[in-house]
This record gives sequence, structure tokens and C-alpha cells, in this order.
Amino acid sequence: MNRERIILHVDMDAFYAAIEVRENPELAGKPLVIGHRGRRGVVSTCSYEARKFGVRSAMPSVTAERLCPQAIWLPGRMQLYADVSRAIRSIFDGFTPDVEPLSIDEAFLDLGGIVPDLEAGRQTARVLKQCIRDEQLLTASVGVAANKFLAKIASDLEKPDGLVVIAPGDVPQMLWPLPIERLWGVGPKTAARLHKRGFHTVGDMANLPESLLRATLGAGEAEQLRALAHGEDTRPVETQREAKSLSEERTYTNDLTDPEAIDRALLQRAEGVCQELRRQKLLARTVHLKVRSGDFTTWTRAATLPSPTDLAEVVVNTARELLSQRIDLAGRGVRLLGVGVSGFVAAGAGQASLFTDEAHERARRVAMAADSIRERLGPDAVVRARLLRPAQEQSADDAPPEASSLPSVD
Ligand code: TTP
Ligand code: MG
Repeated sequence: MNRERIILHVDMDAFYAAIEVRENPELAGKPLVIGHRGRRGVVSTCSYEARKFGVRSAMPSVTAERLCPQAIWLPGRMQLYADVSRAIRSIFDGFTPDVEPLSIDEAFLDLGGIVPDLEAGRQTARVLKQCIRDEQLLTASVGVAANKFLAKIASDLEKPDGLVVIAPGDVPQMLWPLPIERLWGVGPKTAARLHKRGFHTVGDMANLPESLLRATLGAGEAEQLRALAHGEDTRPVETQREAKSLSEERTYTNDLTDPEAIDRALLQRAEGVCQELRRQKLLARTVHLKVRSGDFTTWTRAATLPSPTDLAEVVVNTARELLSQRIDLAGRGVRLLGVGVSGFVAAGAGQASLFTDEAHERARRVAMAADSIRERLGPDAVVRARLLRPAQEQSADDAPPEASSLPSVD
């Protein structure tokens, strides 16, 4: 799978006003303002029909009344809006665990590892918009791009009910004509300084000689804005999930020296971690291995998988490679062995595309069947043939754990 990032920015259209229209369809098609009239009032938001008259969020109500005297005014129902916001957030959660809510009606969704490319991101955005329409009778505008900045720009380009993809090659045509104020970090002061030098569009900024930009803004800011102007932004989607990783480790009373026994131990830890992944309906992108030798030398190594998984076969193969290629035991025995996973994506959303390989799909079905037998008959009801060891080995391997041996979440 392509490692390109696929980020969605979702922003509900005329959020409070659209909810009021949904609650009272007679308001549809009319200029509607949410806010308190009068000298001290300000506009919270308004329907797109009111925007045609120039009414905007945060505008003094008296101005709005002057611009659009025929508008219908409603004071707003915050509890209702918060409930709808929560319902929409749970729709987002069905698409990816990597959701960063920005405001009551806005969020970033990271689809990396879930869909292969921006075009698939567009299809997913279309499905997401339809879910919001079906479940909440509301429209959203969605931007799809390889980073947060471009996704946010994109969601705004065809509001309301928009769906815009900005591919890297689209930057000159779609980003450069926009005013420089659209770059994050360009406030009124910076904008004024840039305007004075004759720079008005993002394109002006992108094509400015570096030295001139530095002279106007200072090195740090210049660097940052220049990257944005070229459509580059590496900021991650900051998910508010607690669990960022899952791991299982065990300390052995007698150091493991037999390569066969070490390998079995690896498979056991991988199996435990993957059972937990499947229980939580997650797939993981990164495999971690922790090894401590008899003399207390400790190694931690990690590798990223080509596509996310919840299968022990896949995790153990990576762990084996990490052990053989990136750790030199130099003949020492293994005192502690841990396998972990991180970089979660939701199983289910878009997952079908990950499992085109028939053998992989079959392994997954077997694992799920084993999980359901375990659930009914207990944890030892299904044991891999590979893990049925000669009796003499069991005492070493099954020694009581020193630290937590069950999957731990950190
Ligand atoms: P926005 O997403 O900025 O506005 P919107 O959803 O009404 O319209 P659109 O996105 O289509 O341009 O804000 C979301 C809600 O937050 C908005 O419906 C009302 C509230 N809000 C205020 O109360 N005051 C404000 O100044 C702003 C900007 C928003
Ligand atoms: Mg909005």
C-alpha cells in the first residue's frame, strides 16, 4: 500500500442554521440568522440564503438586520447543536480511529493505511457525506488532500455540500490564486507587511525569492510559510485516543537459548497482542520488539508494515526479522521478550481493499473463528499446533510473569 497520507477535513454547512431548518422544514430556502437581534447582539451563523445579502458570523446583529431586513431570527439551542455534534463525531469514528475534532462542526480524519490513495479518499468522503445526510439530514463539505493544511483549504472551496480533492499537482492551480491570508500563521499584521511589498496571493509567496521572504518575515516564519505556500505540511492528525499502542511481554525464569523456543515465545506474544487487536477491532501499522538478555542488555526495535494487520502471522514475521537482523544477542540467552503494536487504524472501514491476497484473507478468517471459539470455551480452547511444545520446555516458558504479561495499553 502506498504510504501517502490521506487526510479529510470535514466542516458542516451553516451548522446551527442547518439544524434549525432540519427541525422546521418551513425555514428551508429562507434567509435565517442564528443570534440575538438588537444593539448588543452578534450573529452566530446564518443560512446560505442570508449570506447572499452579506450576513456573516460574528457580525453585529444591527448590521445583519440592515443588510437583510427580511431574515428570520432564532436565538439558538446549544444543547441540541452539541448533541448533533456528538452524533456526527461518532459517524467519523466509524471511518477511522484517527479523528481530530477542531470545533463543534469540524474535524480532521486521517485515512492513511485505510485507503490507498487520494482517489479512494474521495470515494470515502462521498460515503461519509452520504452517511451524514442519511443519519442527520445535514450536509457537510469535505476536503481531501495529503495533509491537514490542503484538506482544510479544500473543504472550503465549494461550500456548501462541497467535495474537493487537492492532489500535489493541483497546488499551483488551486492554492496559488488564494489570498495570502489563507496561509496558517498569516495574521493581519504579516498580511499588511506582505501587501506593502506587493505580495497578495499564495502564489506570490510561493514564488518569492527566499532572501526577500526572509528579509520581510524572519527566517523561521519565512520557512514555514514558504512550505505552506507550496502545499507542504507535516503536522500529524492529533487523535484523542488514549490507547496508542498494545504490547505483551514476559520474563522467563530460565533464559531462553534454544532458537526454536525463542521463536515460539515470539509467536505467543504476537498471538496475544493480535487477539487483543481483533477484540478492539483495530489494525496496527507498526510492530515493536523488546528483548532483554541474561546480562540485562535491552533492545527495542520497531518496523512499519506495508499494510496494517491484526494477524499474528504477519506480526511475528516482522518480529523475527527485527530479532535476526537488528539485534545481536551474541550467544546470550533471552531473559525478557515483548511484542507490541502501534499506529492503529480501525478494522472495518475500507478494510476490504487491504485484503486482496486470498491467503491473507483466509488466515484472517481462521483467526476470527479461533477468537470466537476462545470467547465461548476459554482462552486455551484453541492453541496453535506450533505452540504445542514438548513437555520439558513448559516450565521455563510458562514461568509467572515478572511484569504484566497481559496485553497492556499505554
Ligand atoms: P462555522 O463552521 O465557522 O460556520 P457554519 O458551519 O455555520 O457555516 P460554514 O461552515 O458552512 O461556513 O461554525 C460552526 C458553528 O459555530 C456555526 O454554525 C455557529 C458557531 N459559530 C458561532 O457561534 N460564532 C462564530 O463566530 C462562528 C464562526 C461560528
Ligand atoms: Mg461549518
